[in-house]
Amino acid sequence: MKPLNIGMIGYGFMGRTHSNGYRQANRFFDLEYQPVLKAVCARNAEKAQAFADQQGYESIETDWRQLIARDDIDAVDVCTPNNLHKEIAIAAARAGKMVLCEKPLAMNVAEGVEMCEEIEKAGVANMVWYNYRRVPAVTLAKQLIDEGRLGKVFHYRANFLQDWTINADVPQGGAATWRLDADAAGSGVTGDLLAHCIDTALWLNGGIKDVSAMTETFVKERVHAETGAKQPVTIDDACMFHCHFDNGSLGLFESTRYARGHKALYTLEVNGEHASLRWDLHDLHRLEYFDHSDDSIVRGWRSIHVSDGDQPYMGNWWVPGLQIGYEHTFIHQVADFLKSLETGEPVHPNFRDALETQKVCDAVLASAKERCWKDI
Ligand code: SOE
Repeated sequence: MKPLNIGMIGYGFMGRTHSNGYRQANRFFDLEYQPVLKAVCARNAEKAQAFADQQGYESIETDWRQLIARDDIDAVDVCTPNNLHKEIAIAAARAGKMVLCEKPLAMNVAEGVEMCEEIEKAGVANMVWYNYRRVPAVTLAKQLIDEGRLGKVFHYRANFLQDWTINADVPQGGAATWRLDADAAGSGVTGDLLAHCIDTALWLNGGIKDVSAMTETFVKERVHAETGAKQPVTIDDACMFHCHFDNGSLGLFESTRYARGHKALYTLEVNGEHASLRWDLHDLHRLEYFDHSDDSIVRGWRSIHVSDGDQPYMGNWWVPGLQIGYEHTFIHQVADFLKSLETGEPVHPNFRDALETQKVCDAVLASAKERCWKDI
């Protein structure tokens, strides 16, 4: 077993999901490399230590530059708010470390381009945590599309709906609510939620040619968690866009944090000439599939419970029929990353792939602002 020493920077919920992935991957997948939780970095030493104790990290740092400078770190996991991704990822790459970066890749395309150039110049392994590609049912959707079972695709539809910011008393900024602060997040639902939908769409259905979007900010002012001052809200609370894909299909996307009752409802549907499929994060094991070539008397939507050994990833979660969950997407992503180190094949989505998503996000925001179509 070859050790792969992980240094994690940031320690929120994503830090926990990644850490769990590092701990579990080798317990279920046969891999040459084994992650070692070497160090976690956060500005507050007490909180970093509590995280290290809970997750099993050997040591802590309070300055990310110190963590990157350490000889015993092979891979840096960037789990900070988005405004720090660029500086940390570039510094890590220049130090010869592999870089695993939380989504979205960057605050905007300009940053993303710089990150790609630096990471490619350094020639280090890299990956971005768009985890939903690795829900077995979503990976199966990719397989069915690539096998040509849908035929020509006409429509791609995706939603990501939440409701946690409806209350105007939710502050912006600070450790828990930085996603509402444009200075830390870059954008609102577009970078946080639609970016997931866009990553999956580009993977399943190919490139996007142009977009037309609208955004809304429903609560115009919020108190800043750190300064206590009331400030204008400049993120998008909701965003909808439609688009043309390179393959001629039409896309329709919606995301909001104001859909009362929906906590994290990511759904997607693809309609092709011969077949359609749809998936829902709240029932993440099921892939709904309609095949027009079925005998007409039994033709209809079938609900595939993706948990059999010959379905994606599931051979590693024996017994067939036992379902796994959200946290397993990160275990799969770690396993695929470790496998890529063995084979030398790049893992996806890497920085370059995530830049394509960033381009769509930026075009969506520009389209909404300027009230016009934008080419990608
Ligand atoms: C919060 O909106 C959040 O945790 C996102 O940041 C994640 O990327 C998404 O998967 C779930 O919701």
